[in-house]
Amino acid sequence: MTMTRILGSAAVALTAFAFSAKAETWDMPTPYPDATFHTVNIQEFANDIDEATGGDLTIKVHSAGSLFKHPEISKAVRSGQVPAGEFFLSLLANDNPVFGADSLPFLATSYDQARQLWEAQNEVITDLLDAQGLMALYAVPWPPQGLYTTKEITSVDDLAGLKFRTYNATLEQFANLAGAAPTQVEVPDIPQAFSTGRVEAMITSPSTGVNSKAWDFLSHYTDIQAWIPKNIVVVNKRAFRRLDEDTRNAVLEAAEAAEARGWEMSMAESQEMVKVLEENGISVSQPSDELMNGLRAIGDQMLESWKSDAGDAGQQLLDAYKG
Ligand code: PCA
Repeated sequence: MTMTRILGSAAVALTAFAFSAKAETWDMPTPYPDATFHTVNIQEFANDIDEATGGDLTIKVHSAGSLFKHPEISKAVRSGQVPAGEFFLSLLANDNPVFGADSLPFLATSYDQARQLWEAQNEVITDLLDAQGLMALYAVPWPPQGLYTTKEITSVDDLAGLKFRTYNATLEQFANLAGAAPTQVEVPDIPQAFSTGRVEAMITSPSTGVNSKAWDFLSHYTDIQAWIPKNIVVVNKRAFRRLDEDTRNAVLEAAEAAEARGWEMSMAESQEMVKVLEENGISVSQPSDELMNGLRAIGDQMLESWKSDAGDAGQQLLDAYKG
């Protein structure tokens, strides 16, 4: 290589460096696979930020627990290992029961109720996350949770002894009270957990059922619409403060748009994905009164124990929700 060519390529490299000096890339771990509507929504959120900042802030989404396993994501953002992340909000119920309110059976089962519950939760959750060094950007609900099994279920007794896939402590408690045998399994591992016989029943959304191809290993879906849990997207406060003002505003605007879009996507999926289950051979049915009465009784018991754990903050949340 001649000297001029070496100098020439150095100059090109320097220009490229100068051009991108301000540009930043944020790694963002998320727990669910790419086809999940939450992940699709996050990708759009990232695209919006990229566009609004002219490439100054690029968010690289690491889906399906590929960068951090789901239970590690909130800690990774808290400690600043990554600047942003998504997780299932009620996973933080161990830190404070208020985080788990959206996973209580039959407390909020329609989207209107879910919205009211989120309004009642929002401020206290924002404060609790703030105290952990996190800033809440937006939350989006899953469609109402339904029951997947390999046989018809007409009463709680039919659940006795079933190896039951769960995703948080609240669902584990629910499964135990129903006499089932709970096992925690993350979404990307669902197909394998069923095909190897580790589990044989689950409660989750029609979205997750479709994304996991539930028809490969399950035959019945009972539309119990038991609760509407949410995912939350957070950023590390220090990482956010380091951004310039325009970029911060771009993030906040994209977050607001993502929250509105995510709720719409969720509502659309709550109908559409039940149809996809049916088209693929799953038998979809409405729950019997006997089943619902039994499940509601378990829900009442869980609400009482949640209230005693959650204390005044829990009571205030319930008052705000019901008021
Ligand atoms: N899907 C996620 C959380 C709730 C849902 O609908 C899961 O099954 O883990």
